Amino acid sequence: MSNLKSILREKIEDWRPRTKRLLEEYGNTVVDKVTIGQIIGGMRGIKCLVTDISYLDPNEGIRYRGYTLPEVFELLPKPKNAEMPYVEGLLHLMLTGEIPNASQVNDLVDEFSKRRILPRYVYEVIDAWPCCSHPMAMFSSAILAMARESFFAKKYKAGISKNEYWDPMYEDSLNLLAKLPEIGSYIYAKLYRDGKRIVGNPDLDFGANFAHMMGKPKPYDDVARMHFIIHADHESGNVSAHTAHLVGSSLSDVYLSTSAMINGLAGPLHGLANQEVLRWLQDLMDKMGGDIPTEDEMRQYVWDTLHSGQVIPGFGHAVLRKTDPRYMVQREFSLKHLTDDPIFKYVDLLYKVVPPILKEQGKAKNPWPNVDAQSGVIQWHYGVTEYDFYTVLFGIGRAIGIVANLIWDRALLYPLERPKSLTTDMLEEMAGIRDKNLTVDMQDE
Ligand code: HAX
Repeated sequence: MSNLKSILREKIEDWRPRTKRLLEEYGNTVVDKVTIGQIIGGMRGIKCLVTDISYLDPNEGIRYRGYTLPEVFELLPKPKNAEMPYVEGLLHLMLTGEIPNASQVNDLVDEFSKRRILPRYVYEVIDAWPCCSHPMAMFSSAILAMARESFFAKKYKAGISKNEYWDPMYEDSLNLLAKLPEIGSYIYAKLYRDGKRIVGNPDLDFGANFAHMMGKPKPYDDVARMHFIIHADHESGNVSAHTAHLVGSSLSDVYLSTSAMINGLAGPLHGLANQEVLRWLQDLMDKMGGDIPTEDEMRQYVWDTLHSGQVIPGFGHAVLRKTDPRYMVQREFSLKHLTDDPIFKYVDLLYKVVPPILKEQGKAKNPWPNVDAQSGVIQWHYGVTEYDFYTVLFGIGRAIGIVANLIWDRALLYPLERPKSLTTDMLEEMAGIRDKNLTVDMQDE
């Protein structure tokens, strides 16, 4: 049994009594009162999910297993001569809560290398998509097609003890994660390089092999590692993570759950915002004829967007109330490597002008930039200019947190998710604006 898996088995055995005790002895403890605003308004702030993989503090940002992003980047082992850590090390941290040593990371790099080869039909599924399809739809379908490989589904059919559910989920998770760079880079080749696929190199780590298959020279390996690490998890309530958890709660396997999360990530209010930022900036660049706008011109463009009823992509957040630390990691990287890039100059200008405008407009609860405001610009700088593809990159990273959560969901036997819905009549009765017996709107009387 691999080192990671045996550590994980011990952790699961230690953790299970905690979850059981909370349920059995404290199941009736009231944690929070839910308001009608929360019920109708997308369940904002309702504490009804549990995960130990990451936690999002509104004023501090994300921590993975208690570590801030700067700590994660500092502590995880790095490949020789690399600026960014191994992605494989992050999986170890997310699964066990422990920073892996170099030998544990090397074991995982080997594991991924053995599991990375794609079945031929996955290429055929991608090839079968009609032209002008969005890469996220192709990505989701390629993952979905591999559900036939699921160990969990086979074991479940054959009859497996509940306590062992997590084990085949672990196997499926590693198999799927190892293949995602191959799938992503093949979609890129298919759409933007006349289908000319670059064969993977089994001697490279996750980030470096992805860069190699994308045909991008150094430092794109570091860009890929940074991108995958910062996008890996954002606690469990965001659309992609929650979708995976919800679908997985019916004991759907890792492939079905991850394909579903990709579909949620593909929405413009979530992961697609990174391509929207570039599309929006490109419009302005066209208007400017390539010149850098003045602060006043940029302010005008932002107000014009707001007045036309659109949101400013890359700004705001449902939970965060300060600048996203994932934005800051990328900003620091950009200040080091991209200072002369014209699009970075645009993004830098947005960083100055958008928050005061959103504050003045007074609608957005968080006027600060989120992760998506910066990520596309870095991709563009290193030659990935096809911005429809950006959310696929987000999806590869997000899958790391998704599978860590799915494995622990099964380990702790979290049940089928099934919240309760009410009718509008019932809410009006609770609000005291409808008489239950008369069923007449009291405000109309
Ligand atoms: N530009 C303009 N208006 C904005 C805004 C923005 N960037 N962010 C929020 N608002 C508006 C909302 O549309 C809402 O308006 P209405 O009352 O007219 O509906 C109002 O401010 C209150 O919204 P909120 O409570 O602050 O924010 P929500 O929790 O409802 O939504 C969103 C959070 C991220 C969806 C929102 O900030 C937004 O649309 N941002 C732009 C898109 C974006 O960058 N999405 C990526 C977010 C990060 C992420 O998930 N990445 O994957």
